Amino acid sequence: MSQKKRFSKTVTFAMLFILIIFIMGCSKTVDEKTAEPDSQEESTWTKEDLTKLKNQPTQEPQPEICNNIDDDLDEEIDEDITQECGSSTIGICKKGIEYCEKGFWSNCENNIEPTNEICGNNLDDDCDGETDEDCLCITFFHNNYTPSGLFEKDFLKKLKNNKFPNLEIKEYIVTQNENQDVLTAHKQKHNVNFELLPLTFIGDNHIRGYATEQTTGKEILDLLLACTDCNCD
Ligand SMILES: [Ca+2]
Ligand SMILES: [Ca+2]
Ligand SMILES: [Ca+2]
Ligand SMILES: [Ca+2]
Repeated sequence: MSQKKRFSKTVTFAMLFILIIFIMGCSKTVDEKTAEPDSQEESTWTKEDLTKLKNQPTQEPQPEICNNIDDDLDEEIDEDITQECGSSTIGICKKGIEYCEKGFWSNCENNIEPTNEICGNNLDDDCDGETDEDCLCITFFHNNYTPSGLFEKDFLKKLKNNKFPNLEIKEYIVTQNENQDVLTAHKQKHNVNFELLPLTFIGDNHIRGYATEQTTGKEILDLLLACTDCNCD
């Protein structure tokens, strides 16, 4: 083999060697770039870590709202968040306040909710804008010792408890020194001349004395059932 040919062969081998080294280098770079993350490393992420990561704010501070997240980025969650609660501000009703606790609202506090209308207390208990509405009123004078007056007192109580929860009984015990003026005013207003007690006023009507549930009692019951305007004035 001539010296020229031997030189040419050596150069060819050298070039091939460089080419192989180059290809191997490229291959290694590609492998490194596309390599999957080490599976052992990935397994160190817990579910809790991922949740924290997910909940981490990725934006500017926002107004704090009740969501169990630190929206305004002051490192406190749901701090100082309250809201008004309750159904009404009419009559006795009052709004209350509830507090945010880790994304949940507390019970409403200090609110007053509607109840059944209580007659004669001069309050709008059911918060419908009317005071003591749909109430029935009986004005009842007796001396607190005559049996007929005491029987009537028991009967009126029964009526209120069993049939007319909206009945207001204005009871006046009349003695020589007490409630004479109220009795006199009622008698004058209703044009009544009757000196004995009990004496009962229902709307524009009045009932003298009291006998039994079946007689006077029935009379009182019928008057109450027929009453259209029997509020206490
Ligand atoms: Ca906060
Ligand atoms: Ca929040
Ligand atoms: Ca009312
Ligand atoms: Ca009332």
